[in-house]
Amino acid sequence: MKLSRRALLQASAATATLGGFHLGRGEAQNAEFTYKYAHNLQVTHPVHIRASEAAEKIRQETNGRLVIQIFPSSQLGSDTDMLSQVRSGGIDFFTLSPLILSTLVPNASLNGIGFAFANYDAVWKAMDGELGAYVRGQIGKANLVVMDRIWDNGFRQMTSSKGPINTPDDLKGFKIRVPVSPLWTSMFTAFQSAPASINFADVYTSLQTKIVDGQENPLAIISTAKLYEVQKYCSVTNHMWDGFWFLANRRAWERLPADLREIVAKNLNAAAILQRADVAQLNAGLRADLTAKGMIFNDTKADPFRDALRKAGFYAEWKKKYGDEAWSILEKASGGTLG
Ligand code: X2X
Repeated sequence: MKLSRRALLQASAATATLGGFHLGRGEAQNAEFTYKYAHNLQVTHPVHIRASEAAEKIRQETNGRLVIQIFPSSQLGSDTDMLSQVRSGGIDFFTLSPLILSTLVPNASLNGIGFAFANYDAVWKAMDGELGAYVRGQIGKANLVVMDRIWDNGFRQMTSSKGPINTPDDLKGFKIRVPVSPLWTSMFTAFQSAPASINFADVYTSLQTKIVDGQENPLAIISTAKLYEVQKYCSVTNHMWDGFWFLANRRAWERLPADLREIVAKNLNAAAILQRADVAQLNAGLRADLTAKGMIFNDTKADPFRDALRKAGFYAEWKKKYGDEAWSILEKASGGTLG
């Protein structure tokens, strides 16, 4: 008894330091459930900020029965590592891009098909509607629990240390970092780039040491992860929309009594809506902000990029992989024929 108490104290002290999560020792110690939530983003990113607020509300509304400790910035490992930990129960909650999740749930990556969504209205209609419901069903079959509301990562833009990307020709031979996901590799192979699969934890360093010349991410990440320090050009391509599913280990989830589960789901889903608004607000000012920090922006037209993907057989290939049912849900959400 004494030993395990001390172990618990040590563990909670260690995690409080690691996670930058300032819990009184007593809080984690007295909680009936102490759960770990890990993610790959900086503490300045809206995902971390809104999840931290939600964790505090959950602690209060459960009268301290459930404490969620947060481990940001890939402290517990890369996305690939964290995905296996949330499956095994090493971590209890995890936010992950649907495209990376597709290494486990193949059809989860549907939303990442190039130029599927014209704007955010179309994104939220799809992800809060039929497309999101379909994907959550697939995730459930893989024995993970997923919250209803997806969080926003954003429309992705391409950055480079070499020069602006104006047309698909500029992507030929381009050494670009992509997250670990077959869809990303396939897309940049279709552009005849040289994509390298690298977890986000290593992106800054790989750009700094010129292992790759570019990467692609939404402005909120280019800003919060300080990628502007190691990238000069930002080309506004909006080539795909990406989000974060809030995942839970099934056994950990089912250990929680129903009333606690309800409090968790309610607060996380509400936080997702607030987080989406945060990203929208950031988007409005970030181009000017990043320009002031020295980045050079250029706008691009979607059509030549979409045409390049079509000519390379990208859409036909993925239609076949996903199957007709999933593809038609995506096309409906996209508002027409894709590819
Ligand atoms: O790894 C990335 O680029 C990031 C942070 O956008 C994702 O989590 C997909």
